[in-house]
Parts: sequence; structure tokens; C-alpha cells
Amino acid sequence: MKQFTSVHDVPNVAALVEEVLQLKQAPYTHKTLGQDKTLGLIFLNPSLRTRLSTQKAGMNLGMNVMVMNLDKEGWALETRDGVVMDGTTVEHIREAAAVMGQYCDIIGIRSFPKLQDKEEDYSEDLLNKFIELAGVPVVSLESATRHPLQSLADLVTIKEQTAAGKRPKVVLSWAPHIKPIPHCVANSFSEWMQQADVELVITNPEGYDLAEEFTRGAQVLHNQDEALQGADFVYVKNWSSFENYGQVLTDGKGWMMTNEKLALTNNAKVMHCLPVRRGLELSHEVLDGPNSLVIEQANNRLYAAQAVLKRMLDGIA
Ligand code: SN0
Repeated sequence: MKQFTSVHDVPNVAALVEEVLQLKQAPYTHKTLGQDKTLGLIFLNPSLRTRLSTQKAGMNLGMNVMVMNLDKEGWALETRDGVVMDGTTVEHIREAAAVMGQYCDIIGIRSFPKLQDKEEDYSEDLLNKFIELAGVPVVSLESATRHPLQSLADLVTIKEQTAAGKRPKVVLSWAPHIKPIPHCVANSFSEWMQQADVELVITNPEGYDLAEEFTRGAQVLHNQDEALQGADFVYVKNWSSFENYGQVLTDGKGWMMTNEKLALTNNAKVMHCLPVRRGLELSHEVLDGPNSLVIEQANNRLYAAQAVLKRMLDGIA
């Protein structure tokens, strides 16, 4: 595997899910595969789970791992081509990515959207330039429009919790927030669920429909109560408006996931990628209750990252 940026980089999603589950059973099976190989993890935004799980995944495979918070510890990065760098940016991505490619055998990079210019974010310019210039396999640790390692872990979590042969109803339910949040987790979740044997329903207020390229094939309902009927899984997530790009259009009163809302479902399991704003996106009762899968979901991030890194190592061995 040369790159892992979306579900489209995975030839057989079901086989990758199986590989994740196998690694979960025996995480140290390939503990020498990454010997003398270096994983570089580059962050332009904060991270807890992605950083620690991917670092640990590399270590479980015997890799050396370097982590850099480029936004805080690196030179201010320029990504536009052809500009005169007489302002605040110090180093161009052309040199930065190429240099990091010299030191690393695999690079992971996180870079959130700026949520100001739809075309710029959705072109995935930074990630694509990085892939082109680094010259080594690149894994997305959340880019401008997607969070594929999260979605793989989410799909594994759903698979673990579903009886064989059952096609679960999965509802992606928008939640309130106080600030503009990326579409990545929601876009990516929708894209991966389209490749899985599930019925996907997305519910969000008017004005919050996600980009059609990600939701094609899913049912989109603006009535949350209707969407939740009979749900086996409820994935709670906020995102900002796509239509009114990057805007917060409503305080979302009434959209928080509560036990009262869960009563409409088929005793649904509740998911969230974390970090979660308690009492705003999800009630304390739901998060602390028996239906919450959020910690197991985070646990599965490790094995998802490990399966992806293993496939990349297999490719460069
Ligand atoms: C990020 C997001 O894309 O939703 C990362 C999730 C893995 N989340 C946030 O930016 C939350 C920030 C906040 O203030 O709650």
C-alpha cells in the first residue's frame, strides 16, 4: 500500500477489517517487520488518540517512531507555489516534505481544513503536495476532508458489535457545537459505510447537508427522531455547514444525544470519535452508560493504524 488517504486506497475493505481484527488478537505477530524502518508523524493540529495509537502501532511493528508538532516546533510553512516568501512563512513545503522523506520510510501527516475556502480545502492541496514531494508512503492522520484511520476503526467497531449475517441500521447524527468543526470525520464515516454491509442514514439540521460526493447512496433526513427509529448504531458528530462553508448556523438546541433520544432506537450502541464535549454533543448519562462504545472505538484505532502500517511495510520490504 503506497498511500492511505481514503477508502479508495483500499482494494478490499472487508479483508482489511479482518486484518485489523487479527492484529487485535495478536498485536506482536509482526514485531520485527519494521526493524530499521522509521515512521515520522507530523502534526499541524492537536491530537491525542491519533498520535498515541499510531505511534504505538509503529512500535508494535518494531519501527522507530519520530513525532513532530510542526505547527509549534517547525518553521512557519508555506504551501502556495510561486509566491515571494517575504512574509511570515519561513520554509516551503517543497523542501520540508522532501527532507522529511529522506529521514522516514513512512510518513503520517495531520492537517485540518482552514474552513475558509471550500475549493482550497476540498482540493486536498497540502496532502497531495506532501505525497508528491515526500516520495515515501504517506498515511493521512486526518486531512482537510477525511479521517480514514478513524473510519477504519469505526467500521471494525461496528463489525465487532454486529451479529453475523445482520445488516445493521447506522445513523450518523449531527450534534451541537460552539465553533466551526471540520467535515472530515463525518465525510469519511459516510464514505466507509457505503463500502460496508450497513443501512446508512444521516440526520442533520437544514443547511448542514454534507458534500454529495461523500453521502451519495445514504438517506439524509432533517428530522432526527425519524432517523433514529430502529437504529442499531448512532454515530454522534458535529460538523460545520458545507453549503455556507465553515459557518455555524444554529445552536442546535434539541440535537444532543440523550437517553430520551436513545429510547427511539433499537437500543443503539453509541459512537463518537472523541474528543467529545460532554453535555453539549452527548449527555453525560449516555457517555457513562452501557450503550457507549467510545472507549472501545478509541482502542481499535491502534489496530487500524497497525494494519495500515503493516501493509505499507509489506510494500517496501
Ligand atoms: C476534530 C474534528 O475533525 O472534528 C478532530 C476529531 C478527531 N475535532 C475538533 O476539532 C474538536 C475541537 C473542539 O473544540 O471540540
